[in-house]
Amino acid sequence: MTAFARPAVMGVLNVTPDSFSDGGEYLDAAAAVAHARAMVGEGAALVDVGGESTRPGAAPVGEAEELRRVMPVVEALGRDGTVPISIDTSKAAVARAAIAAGAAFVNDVTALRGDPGMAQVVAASGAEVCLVHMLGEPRTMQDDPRYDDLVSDVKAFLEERLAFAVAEGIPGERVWLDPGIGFGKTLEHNLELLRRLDEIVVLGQPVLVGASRKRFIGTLTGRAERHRVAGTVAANVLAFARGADMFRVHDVAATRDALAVASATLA
Ligand code: HH2
Repeated sequence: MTAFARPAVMGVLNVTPDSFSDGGEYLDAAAAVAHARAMVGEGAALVDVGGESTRPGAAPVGEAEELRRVMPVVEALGRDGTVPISIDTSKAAVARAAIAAGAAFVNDVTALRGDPGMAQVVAASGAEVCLVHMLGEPRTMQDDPRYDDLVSDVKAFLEERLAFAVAEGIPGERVWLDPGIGFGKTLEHNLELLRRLDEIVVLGQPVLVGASRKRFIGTLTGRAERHRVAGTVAANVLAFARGADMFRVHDVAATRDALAVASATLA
């Protein structure tokens, strides 16, 4: 069983200069730690610390630079002990260092494909892991993404990655699946995945959704990143109704309130 009760909110903490929504805001470790504590105060079950933007078109970041960005924050949060830590990375060395400093969750948008050492790092720890569907890689993923059958393709990919994780020694109950909203998806793809999320949920694994402030919400509402809270809440409440368990968001308080009402109503 996962350590996180449904619905769980994962607060986003990007320690990057270029993330699409909060890039540059938390480069200073003290500001990052304060923001992590604030998100937990607002109801986040864990905070997802990331040092490499995966926004469409983002350039890859080297291991040393990624460690330099995230480790002061992860170490401070680990010492603090009040903020459950997720590390948003596809690099085994970054995951290993973050787990040693207290991270309990590895959020790998490459679903263990980015680094051949990643599965073993997770298997050797007690950490939970999230496997995300992505078509292609961030630099090119939004260049005309196409699927034979979107939901079957995403589902087959996640099933294959889950089998790989288990074969590598990661207990199945520690594996989360994520359809990868915005990772090689058009507006229609994102909407279809949210609409048919129950078809991913039936795989029986806990499901995480990351819709927060993403471009499809901007396209539908005409709003800039910071003004996409209502759209984000709507997407997450729908995802919850379709069976998702965890919601990765920048706006923790609004999402937590909406999910409290949705969960009490649907229970
Ligand atoms: N989306 C982003 C990053 N990590 N992890 C999971 N599991 N699911 C997601 O949908 C997801 C993710 C991209 O958003 P963000 O971190 O806000 O921006 P950036 O990649 O520019 O840092």
